Amino acid sequence: MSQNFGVYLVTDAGLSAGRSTPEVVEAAIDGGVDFVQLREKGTSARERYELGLELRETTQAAGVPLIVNDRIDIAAAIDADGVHLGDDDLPVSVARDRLGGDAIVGRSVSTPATAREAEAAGADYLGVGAVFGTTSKETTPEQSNVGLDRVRAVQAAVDVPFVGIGGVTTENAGSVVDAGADGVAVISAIAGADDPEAATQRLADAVEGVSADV
Ligand code: TZP
Ligand code: MG
Repeated sequence: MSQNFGVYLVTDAGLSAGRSTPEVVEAAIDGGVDFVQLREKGTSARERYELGLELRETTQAAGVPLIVNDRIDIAAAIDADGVHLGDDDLPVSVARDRLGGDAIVGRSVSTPATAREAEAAGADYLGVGAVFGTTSKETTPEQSNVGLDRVRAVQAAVDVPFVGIGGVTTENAGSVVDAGADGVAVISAIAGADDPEAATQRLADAVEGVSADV
């Protein structure tokens, strides 16, 4: 898949400093975000569907892929570009079957072994974390603070592209890409920033600065 993963925004209205998710997504698009994932844990399927329809319009107009977290049915219902699945969600093969060959299917992993499994199952990209720990999600001991060595190990284990997630900031984003990730995924570094557009731009610069050197 020849998709640029540079800066990948994961939405969470609860961490958006009083802004709505559509406002955060619009600012991120203006700042050059490459991917948007509708996450919004704690909302109903109906709420996610309605928010998804709204985000579908803005992301499509900007040519930015929209991915739905956890739910294949909501991804299909809003005609999203894909779905992002974790250990507790339906398997990658089911997403592929239901959404079709063109859908982008992502998988959360935290070890080289699970990264290989996800690649073998046909995931298009992986989310690896939590790289620096996070306060935005409850993580199991295996998922917390996996660090840059783990990013390097996943890079050595698979060919499928992946983003590093968890505690990524404008200050440390470059190190994640330097360790082999194809991009960074963030909630609070964009959603919780004073200026989400400028924060997205700074993250993109940090990611590209490293890529330009290799
Ligand atoms: N998966 C692993 S860490 C995480 C998710 C969804 C949360 C990332 O949020 P933040 O605020 O960028 O640390
Ligand atoms: Mg999930």
